Amino acid sequence: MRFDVVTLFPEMVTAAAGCGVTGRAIERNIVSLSVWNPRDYTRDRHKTVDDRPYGGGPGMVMKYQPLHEAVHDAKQAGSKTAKVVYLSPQGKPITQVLLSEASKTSQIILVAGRYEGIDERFVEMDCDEEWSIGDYVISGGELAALIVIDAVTRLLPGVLGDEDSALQDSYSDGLLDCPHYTRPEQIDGHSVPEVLLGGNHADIERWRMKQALGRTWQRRPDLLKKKNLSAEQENLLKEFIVELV
Ligand code: 9D3
Repeated sequence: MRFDVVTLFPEMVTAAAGCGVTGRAIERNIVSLSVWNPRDYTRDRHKTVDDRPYGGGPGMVMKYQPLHEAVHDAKQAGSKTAKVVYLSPQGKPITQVLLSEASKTSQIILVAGRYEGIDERFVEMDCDEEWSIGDYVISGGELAALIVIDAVTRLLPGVLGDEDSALQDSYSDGLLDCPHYTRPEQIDGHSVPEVLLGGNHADIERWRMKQALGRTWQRRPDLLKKKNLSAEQENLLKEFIVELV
């Protein structure tokens, strides 16, 4: 899979993506990452990538032509059929389902904006989709692009080891994770739950599922409403709630 990021801060994207799981996937040629700087596609002596908004008002708007030519070169380097995604606060909120669909395409060109936004005609003519990472304000699209790259990369075959595979993520599909513990057994009188020390794997699995259900019920009831619980899960959640009192 190929990622191309159109950005005024290419080193921000390559540095962050070069770390950890994504960095290893790049080294192992499971994914490639290329960055394209709109500033390299300017033709004036000041390398102007932005201009004042028609209609007036605060802030600047990214110009069409440097973005258009950067995307053109990214397609040229890959495929004409690449999916072009503009990251913006006005976009469709990304979800695991949306990213899982995206992981089936062979090339995604991610366009990261800066300033107040980009010329709307670039969105109309050059972009296939517009995505948001959620209802909060960040300073530009680079961190959003990195989130997409990270979340999509970990879904690709061979990227994660058996230990924390994407399958493990989907096992607890739509639920929050259970608590985790490691040595020492006591920290300032806070002990590890007895069941985890016992070695009864069926009991441990039941305890973990109960905790996952209970925490989801407490913290993210919206997630629980979307799920169809098995009879076993319904019972575990009831036990969790009873044990609270
Ligand atoms: C004054 C209105 N603001 C829009 C909500 C201005 C504005 C804020 C932040 C314009 C651009 C930005 C930069 N944000 C992104 O590029 C961005 C983003 C975000 O801020 N929130 C959630 N998802 C994303 S994806 C890209």
